[in-house]
Amino acid sequence: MTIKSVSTEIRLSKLEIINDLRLVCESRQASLLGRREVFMGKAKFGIFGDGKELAQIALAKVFKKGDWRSGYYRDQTWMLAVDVGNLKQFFAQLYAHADLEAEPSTGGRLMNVHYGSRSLDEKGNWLNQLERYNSATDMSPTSIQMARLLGFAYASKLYRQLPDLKKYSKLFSNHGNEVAFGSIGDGACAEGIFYETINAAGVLQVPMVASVWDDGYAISVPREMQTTKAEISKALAGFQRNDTEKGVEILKVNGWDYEALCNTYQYAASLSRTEHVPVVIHVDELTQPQGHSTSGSQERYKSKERLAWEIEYDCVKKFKEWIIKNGIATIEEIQAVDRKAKEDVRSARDAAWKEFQVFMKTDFDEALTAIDSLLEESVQKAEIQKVKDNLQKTINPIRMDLIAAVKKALLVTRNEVLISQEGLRSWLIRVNVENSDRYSSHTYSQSQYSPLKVKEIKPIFNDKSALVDGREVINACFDAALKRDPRIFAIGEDVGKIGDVNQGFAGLQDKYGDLRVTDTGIRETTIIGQGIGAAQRGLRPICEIQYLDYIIYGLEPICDDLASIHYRSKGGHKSPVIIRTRGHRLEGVWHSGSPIGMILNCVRGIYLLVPRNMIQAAGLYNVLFQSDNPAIMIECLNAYRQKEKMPANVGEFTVPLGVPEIIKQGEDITIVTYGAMCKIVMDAAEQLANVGISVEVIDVQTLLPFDIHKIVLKSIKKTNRVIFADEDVPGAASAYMMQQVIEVQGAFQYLDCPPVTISAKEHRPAYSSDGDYFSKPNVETVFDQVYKIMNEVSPARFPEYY
Ligand SMILES: Cc1ncc(C[n+]2csc(CCOP(=O)(O)OP(=O)(O)O)c2C)c(N)n1
Repeated sequence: MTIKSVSTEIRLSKLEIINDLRLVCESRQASLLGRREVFMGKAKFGIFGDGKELAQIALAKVFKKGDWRSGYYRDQTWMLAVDVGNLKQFFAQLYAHADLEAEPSTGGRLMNVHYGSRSLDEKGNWLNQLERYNSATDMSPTSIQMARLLGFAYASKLYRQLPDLKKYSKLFSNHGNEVAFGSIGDGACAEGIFYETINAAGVLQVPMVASVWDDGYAISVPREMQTTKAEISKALAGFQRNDTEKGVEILKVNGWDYEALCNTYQYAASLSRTEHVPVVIHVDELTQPQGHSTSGSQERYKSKERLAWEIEYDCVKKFKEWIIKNGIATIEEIQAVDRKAKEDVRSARDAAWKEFQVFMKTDFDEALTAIDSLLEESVQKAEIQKVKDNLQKTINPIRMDLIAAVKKALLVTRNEVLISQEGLRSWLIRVNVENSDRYSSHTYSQSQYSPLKVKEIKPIFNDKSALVDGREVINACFDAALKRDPRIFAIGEDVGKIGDVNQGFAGLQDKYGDLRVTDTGIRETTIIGQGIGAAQRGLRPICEIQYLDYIIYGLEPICDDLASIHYRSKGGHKSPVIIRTRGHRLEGVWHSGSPIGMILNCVRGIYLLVPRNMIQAAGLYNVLFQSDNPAIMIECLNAYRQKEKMPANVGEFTVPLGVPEIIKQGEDITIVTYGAMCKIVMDAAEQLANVGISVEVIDVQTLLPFDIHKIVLKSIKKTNRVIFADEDVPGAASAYMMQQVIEVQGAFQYLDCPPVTISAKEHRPAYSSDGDYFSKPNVETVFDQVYKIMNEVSPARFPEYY
């Protein structure tokens, strides 16, 4: 086993080294002051990058414009060094200053040391990534950053190897020379995502440099309890490339050794950039001077000896010693740098705090003035004075304190009619709009490229339209898309050679090559991550999850990363990944095809499409290919062999998102459903017609967005009865549809009887046809439920019969 430590010669000027010292000192000081701000009650929580400064300085030297970072909450020095966040912004984020000017990484939406560059202008157009240091917006779940790291690196591979991408690469890539740099804590390396990513990077051979910041602990748990052999570089040894086998370059270096760090990063970046070799750098012997975060103290779990070692091996101390030993600067010069760093950090803190106060002050002053007017006019003086006093007594009041006070003041005067009440009411309306922008905008695309803005083009059928298997429709749709747009590529298990398990991509690898239609390992998490990173670099991935139930493996990056990319960066990044899968009416416990509620409830920010056949699916895909919001497409397994007419414009027609289709008109009751249940409900409706019950069947087609034109409501106004049917567990997606219609659309007042849901049983479906029949709703279930409702309406016309 070779764990390499590299020795190349570095040449750094005194100026550069002193500049590094300045950055290191500033970053350390920011951590110290930041922690103090939390304890003084000026910020809620603090997590910092102290102890990792020196390694990040070495990293920042090789991190070039155009490169990407996918790191975590310890990368403070790295980000300060390349100015993705400056010192004032560091404190603005600590205070949760909810304004993009003050806190450009997230607009105050994420906790501190959660960085992000901006890839989009205010209108959602791509900015030039080659002109900036790119950083994905950070996340707190440990190791999740690894999945998308693979995608950032993979994009370089595609940009280098696919000649047709040249004309699209202007803003994104210079011949695939960009390296994706990642970082992860030693504890988080125990997560499966870490190993999955390293393995996939070794297979794919992509330019990825992942640093493991090893400070020996994950909060309180030591690395002996996290990692085999207590050392990640040893545990990864099998991945090491050699002269005959490709793999991963694994390097180890101590985090207090400036020279070795600079050498190692130079070597790693150059190898990865030129040869697209993935590299892992195990940065060992790091420390954590202030402990994990502002919650808890490290004295509870670190021994006295360990704490003493951490003081001795503190990277800032060691760096200063190295500078002196090598005659680069005197103690006095170092002290001057230190002093200046302290002053600069203090003034950045003071400036950030002042701006934060001013930011709150307008609202505060206006609210107080309006409360004063009320005090003058109202008879409830004592009560209003109390509200005012309480507000004035609040230490560092924030917006929620103001809203609560204003609402209380209005409540106190509810029995009076006063001119000054209007002032408070209009204040509330104004701040509600502003706060909605601060905290609730950008869940979905707001740009001109939103899927909701794509024009509807109807499918064209003519005499020549052949009746074909549904899979052929989807295959033709993908063929047209791959031909039209070289940025589109598909990855997944069995997607390449055999064109997926249901042949949607059949023949397309032969036609477009194995980088456009690509087989992957069984690794759902990183299939999604590969898409997330690549899409943030301007590509258009279709990530396939072979069967719906296995999306659970990919749900972590879908839910924690993809769904909130646009939201948590307040419109700074987008990642229009299409996640393709097949579901509904599969077979058995792990192929139920129906956990839609589970998905629905954790992917807000991603559109969820559930078409009943392949024509509808193709029309929805054609919308997604030209828009910029991520989406999950659940195709119906049993529709691949269903006969459908091939539209003449299969590559162009569109099916709008959020527009249900009434697939059968009726008068007595509305059934709202989707996916494979459409056929079951239609069959039941036919039988119900035979006994004189007229059912209106609505296929919602997309659950997110849901019926934006209130088509279901219109139907209920006519039938006054409604059932929400699907094959998920009780209280899942059927209940969601009910909430949307009854509460959001306001259908309650038009109902003559209680709304009902039809769903599967609580357990997972048993195997085979009877298993399915007794686990999931079927034609009889639907018939019985409708008949029961109609029996209650008119027992004479619809008598009980069993
Ligand atoms: C998935 C997940 N599990 C648990 C946590 C809680 N947590 C936050 S940080 C942390 C320790 C991480 O240790 P390590 O990866 O070594 O990084 P360090 O903080 O030491 O830099 C834990 C357990 C989390 N954020 N995410």
